[in-house]
Amino acid sequence: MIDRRELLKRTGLLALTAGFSAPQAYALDTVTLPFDNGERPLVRYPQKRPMIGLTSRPPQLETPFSVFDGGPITPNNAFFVRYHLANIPYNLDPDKFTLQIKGKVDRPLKLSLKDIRKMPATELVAVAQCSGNSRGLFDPRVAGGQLGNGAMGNARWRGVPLKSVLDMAGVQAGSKQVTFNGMDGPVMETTPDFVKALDIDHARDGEVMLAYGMNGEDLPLLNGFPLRLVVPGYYGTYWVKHLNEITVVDNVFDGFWMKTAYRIPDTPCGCIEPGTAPKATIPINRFTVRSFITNVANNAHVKARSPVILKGIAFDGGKGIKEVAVSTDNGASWTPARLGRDLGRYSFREWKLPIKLNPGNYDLRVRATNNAGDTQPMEPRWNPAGYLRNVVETVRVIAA
Ligand SMILES: Nc1nc2c(c(=O)[nH]1)N[C@H]1C(S)=C(S)[C@@H](COP(=O)(O)O)O[C@H]1N2
Ligand SMILES: [Mo]
Repeated sequence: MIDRRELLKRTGLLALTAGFSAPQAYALDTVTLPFDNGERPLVRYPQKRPMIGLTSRPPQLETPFSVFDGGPITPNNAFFVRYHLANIPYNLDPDKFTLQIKGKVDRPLKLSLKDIRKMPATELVAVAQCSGNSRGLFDPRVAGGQLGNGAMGNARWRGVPLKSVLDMAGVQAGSKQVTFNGMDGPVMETTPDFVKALDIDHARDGEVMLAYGMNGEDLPLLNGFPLRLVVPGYYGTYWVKHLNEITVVDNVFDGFWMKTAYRIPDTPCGCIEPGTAPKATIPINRFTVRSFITNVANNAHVKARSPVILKGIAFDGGKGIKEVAVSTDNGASWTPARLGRDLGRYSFREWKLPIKLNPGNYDLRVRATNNAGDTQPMEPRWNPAGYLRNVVETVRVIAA
């Protein structure tokens, strides 16, 4: 084995880790996600440990699932990366960075990073999850990034409430939405810029945050340095990175990424009959309830007739996890697990349960319920964009 420094030198990555001069990565190995065409390179990017590479221009990196067994907080260097547009601000100068607040406000603002860091800060632990997390597992398959379960992560975000800067600017009467634009852009002029919108009341709820800190450090560049939007409980699409332009508008914003993309069927489950088209759609919004076993991999061998401690995580769109239960008999009976420390209703919640198995093959299932009584279906639901997946997860084990 050559050491890390030598490897970096040979691949030219040593220079790269100092600045961020070129968006290059190198492949280390491959992994196979559990669906057809699931072979992926493990790639290395600055500030990241080896990650599952989905695309390189722009970089889209999935977190290796074993990371989620390491604790409820996802380390910055293992946090997934999702971009739509390849023109990423690799060389941005944080000293020159400004955030503009404009549109239907009394006092348009231009804030430096220093200005923002001087304001009273708040912290919140919250999961970011891509709408298309687990899309590769859809059946029938759907178009889009073929992701396993690693397009999610949980971090302690630090920043200022969006409400504070909106109040400073003075939102005018009759305002309906706030739009968010980041410094990345399309390579071709015909590609629509990535701009997202939230309703004005949501934007002013005091929880939506302009975050500059992540787990006690600056945001990694690929996770939105120097400033990103954090929209607790909402899918990652709203968590605009490299955020430098906030506009208050008096209409419902109709840009491509709101009006056409990131929409779900307007049905109670956000699902429709597989293979059909929805009659009406709405913008995707809060997470569905999910839970995972993290310490036992599919097809693992476990010791029969002695306690095996199952462990995992659960989360939802912000009601908070009430119960996590495990079934070893195909859903006939469920045993509640013990929940771990409560880091807040937007965080991963750890759970643990000792089980004992007689020799044989088992499908271990885990199911979470939130404080509103929402839970996970035994059969997967379907929508054409591959969003909202939250079927009860199954891990097959062999006890001997
Ligand atoms: N500027 C910008 N922000 C963005 C995006 C983007 O393409 N550009 N993608 C969004 C989507 S769809 C997701 S899932 C999250 C991913 O955040 P992460 O890359 O920090 O994990 O960023 C969101 N914010
Ligand atoms: Mo996403």
